[in-house]
Amino acid sequence: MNAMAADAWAVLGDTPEFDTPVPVGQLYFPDWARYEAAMRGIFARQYYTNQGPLAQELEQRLAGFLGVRHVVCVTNATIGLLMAVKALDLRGKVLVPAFTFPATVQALTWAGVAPAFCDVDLQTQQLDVAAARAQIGPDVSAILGVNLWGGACDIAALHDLARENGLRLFFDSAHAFGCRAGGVPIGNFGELEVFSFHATKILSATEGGCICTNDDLLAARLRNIRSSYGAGTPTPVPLTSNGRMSEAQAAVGLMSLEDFPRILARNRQLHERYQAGLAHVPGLQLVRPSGVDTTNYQYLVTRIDASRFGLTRDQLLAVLKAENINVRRYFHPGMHRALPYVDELPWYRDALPATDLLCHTSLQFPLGALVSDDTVDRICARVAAAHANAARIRAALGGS
Ligand code: T4K
Repeated sequence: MNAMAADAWAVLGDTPEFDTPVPVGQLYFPDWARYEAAMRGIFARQYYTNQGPLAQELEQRLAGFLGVRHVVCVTNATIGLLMAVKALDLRGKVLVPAFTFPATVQALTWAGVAPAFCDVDLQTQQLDVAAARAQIGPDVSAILGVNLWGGACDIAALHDLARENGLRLFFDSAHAFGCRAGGVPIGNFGELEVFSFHATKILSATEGGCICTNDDLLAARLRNIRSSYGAGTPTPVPLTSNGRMSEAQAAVGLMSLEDFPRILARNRQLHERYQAGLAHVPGLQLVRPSGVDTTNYQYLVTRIDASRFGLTRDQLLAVLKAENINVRRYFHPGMHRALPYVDELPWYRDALPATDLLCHTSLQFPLGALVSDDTVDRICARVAAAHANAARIRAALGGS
């Protein structure tokens, strides 16, 4: 315990609140004995990868958990998105929000289609359906919705938009494993959905991900793309790849899935603790996941109103990072302002006002297995103290 005096600030030269950085992601680590037993099994079978027994078991268990016909496990969600574009055989442009992680958009580019950037709704932070509608043109072939922050897009409206305009629809659901919309598990919408099982996600395979679909042909295409025709019913595909999930990844994925109810319950507790600790801080708003009836509480997202809080988002970020609190400004910059798109698609630069505002005001706080109640209390206390001491901090940082 290192709780600092309320007016001592590491950014101004005092000792940081935490001795080591408090990480921002979920970071599930299974019990060592379970992990060791799983690795011993892999060694006994002498089988590392290429649709081994653990990868197959994980696919079956995930399909049961999500109530979806096919689960295709992959090495990470980025490669999963890329494979999805090839399996859908997309051409031309794909409607996609610019307020997302680079992988969502860059997978499109790697797969040979162009992004058509759409703004998001300022309140929900999800893809703005009216903005997507306005971008539809003859060269648009699909919509890639992103289900952000343990929430979801307006899925029904996107289904309608896609059907009315003959567009394909698929989802980047990297943030939404275990969520439900209208009682239906995320993973069952559009033609397919892609989840990430990166270490920072609620379901971890250390690295990993999966593609879910209820379409038999699409599943066969995905399996052939994933493993150079190495698995599944042989089906012609435009290109193949290597998206295989290793047995070591699948082993952690299986343990994480088994522990999922406990991880979810803990995330919820942490959310409630932050909510109680930050509710009274002026100018700091906790963003509630929208578009779902069950969330996974995977991220703790806030928005900072500098005029009321007293510091800008970036000033608060600098203050908290100095205290070893690893807050993150997901996503910054918006993809329309990031290379290569800022050069190649310059007309989007000033066309997405809600995205720009969110990129400058959003801040994500530490959550997950490595974060204790005491850590949350100390983080909340530091945030409240930063508000109370904003004038002094601003002056010392060189602001007005
Ligand atoms: N679509 C969306 C909407 C996404 O958000 C993402 C990924 C993807 C697609 C692509 O999914 P994958 O291809 O990754 O499966 C992190 C994650 O790397 C990334 O998976 C995630 N989204 C993104 C939002 O966040 P970084 O660059 O912030 O990660 P990094 O390495 O800085 O780690 C975060 C924190 O966790 C740091 O405090 C360090 C700590 N950490 C991390 C790892 C991996 C640890 O303490 N131990 C660890 O093992 O991107």
